[in-house]
Amino acid sequence: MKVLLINPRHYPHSMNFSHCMDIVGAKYSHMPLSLPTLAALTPGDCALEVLDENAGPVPAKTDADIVALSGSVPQRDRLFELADQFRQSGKLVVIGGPVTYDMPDECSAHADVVFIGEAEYTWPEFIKDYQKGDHKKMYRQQEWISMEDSPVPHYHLLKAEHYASGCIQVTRGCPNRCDFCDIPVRYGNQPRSKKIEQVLSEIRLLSGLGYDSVFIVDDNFAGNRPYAKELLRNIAALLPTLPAKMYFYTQATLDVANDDELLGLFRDAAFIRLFIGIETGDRNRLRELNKKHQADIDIKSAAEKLRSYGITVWAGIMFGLEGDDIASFDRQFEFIRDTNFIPVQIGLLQAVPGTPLYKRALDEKRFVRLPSIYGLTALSEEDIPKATNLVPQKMDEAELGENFARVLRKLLSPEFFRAKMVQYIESSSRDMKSSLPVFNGKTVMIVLRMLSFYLFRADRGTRKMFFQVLRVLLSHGLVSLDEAVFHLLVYKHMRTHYYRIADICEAGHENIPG
Ligand code: B12
Ligand code: SF4
Repeated sequence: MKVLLINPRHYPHSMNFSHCMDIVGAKYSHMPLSLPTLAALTPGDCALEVLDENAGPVPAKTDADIVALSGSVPQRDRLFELADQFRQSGKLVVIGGPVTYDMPDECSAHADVVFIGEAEYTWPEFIKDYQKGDHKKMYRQQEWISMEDSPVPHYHLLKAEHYASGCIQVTRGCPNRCDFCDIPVRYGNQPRSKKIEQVLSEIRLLSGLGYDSVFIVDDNFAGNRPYAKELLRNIAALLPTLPAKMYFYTQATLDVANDDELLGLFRDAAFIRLFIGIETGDRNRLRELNKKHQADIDIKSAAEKLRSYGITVWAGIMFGLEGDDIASFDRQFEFIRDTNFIPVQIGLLQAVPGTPLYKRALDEKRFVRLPSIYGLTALSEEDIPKATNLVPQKMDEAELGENFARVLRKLLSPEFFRAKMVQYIESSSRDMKSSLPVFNGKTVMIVLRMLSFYLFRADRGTRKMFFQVLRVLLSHGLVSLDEAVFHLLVYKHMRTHYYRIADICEAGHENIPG
């Protein structure tokens, strides 16, 4: 018996950095963790093949008995296309991943078997049932699984050279309950964690395979602080024993700034970037979003504190919040300009199914349209402006689109990025950890490709910004050179992606399906 595991391709999104992979020299930014995890859960007597379509094509034919597709809502189009294709050729098609949670009926229409939720227990159960000739049509995980039962992924089945970063999942679940967020709904309020020893062996494995950076994909890494601290201590002790230099980044909440011990441990364990959902600088809006853990924090000084520990804050920012008016766009812009973080995920508030916001919006009949399309999980860049499934309260939809486009153009302009980089370089100091692994062939090629982009392909304004940033770097003794270079790469992606969204927003809202 043979199983083919497939991750369908993704469109460009803010967080997958597809528009700068040509410079990085990788096929895709991150490995799809579901595939090696499912591979590790597959009994040894089954033959396995793993294909990530972001890294290479999926052939039309296979000798596998079961084709197992993994995906999230943004992949749904391609996922359903592949499912139909393999079903037509007589294969048993199964679908799992976040898409099934939000779109169970659509998935059932395209698959023979659908998995809802975590698959640590249900996948091996299905394989047994299949081997007995008695499988069900749907496997649904009811209780949260114990993360101690989530195995070491079979990382070796993916090629390290295809990805800019490796991934490890340490915990699932978040203790907070932000109004718009589906994570507590999907994974619970009680963070569940792998054994520290297992996490360390996963790091060792990735390092041995040649990865020099790891995204710890947890939605809230420090949701269980004592555990996070213990893990960081262990990672710091592990680093010198690894075959090569390695650094980490993850997702957290801004209240980590209250904990100097934790920040020191992040620094010691080479955690150099934290993605934080800052959302807005307006305290009232934060309270309305039930983002209580951040509502009383002075965001500006918290971001500066994190920077002083060598941590770059990557911010998630939202526009079009309930109660926002047109003037809110400029207030938000000024807040972003004056605060020491780099905005990487910039979106409009959407009501995602299952969240408290979604329920409230349904009760109050505040939808323009019901989602199968919602922006966070938009199918393609074209979908994103169609993403406001909430009716704006203090402006009309056209005004929301126009102002979003206007502010995106300002935030992604070379002038704004230059100012952000100056802010960044000036807040760096010499004792901050370097993220550059070593000056090897790979990094030399990245720098050469980047130079070729900025010198020969970028427009005049962007090229000018590049030289200005270089000048500031030189005048500050090349402090944080590696992170500055990295952000110049990221800028290429963000500028392309968000300008495209601005173009679509400006093209008008008559494209929006009713
Ligand atoms: C890491 C991550 C990323 C990485 C890349 C991951 C990758 N290679 O594709 C990056 C940063 C690039 C990213 C980007 C985006 N992401 Co993302 N991401 C995550 C995150 C934090 C972890 C995913 C992960 O690795 N989990 C670990 C693995 C082991 O879990 P898993 O994939 O869920 O698989 C388990 C089960 O689902 C199941 N399963 C999965 N597949 C299958 C298949 C079969 C056959 C079976 C039986 C079971 C099964 O079994 C596994 C074990 O239990 C999740 C949130 C989360 N906590 O899951 C969001 C999440 C997947 N992302 C999301 C979104 C919206 C995005 C973006 C659109 C954001 C943006 N605006 O840019 C982009 C899309 C582009 C992309 N994915 O490349 C949403 C998707 C929502 C949805 N309803 O589908 C999620 C769920 C976050 C959320 N708040 O809801 N993301
Ligand atoms: S937004 Fe972040 S902090 Fe809030 S519930 Fe979601 S994962 Fe937790």
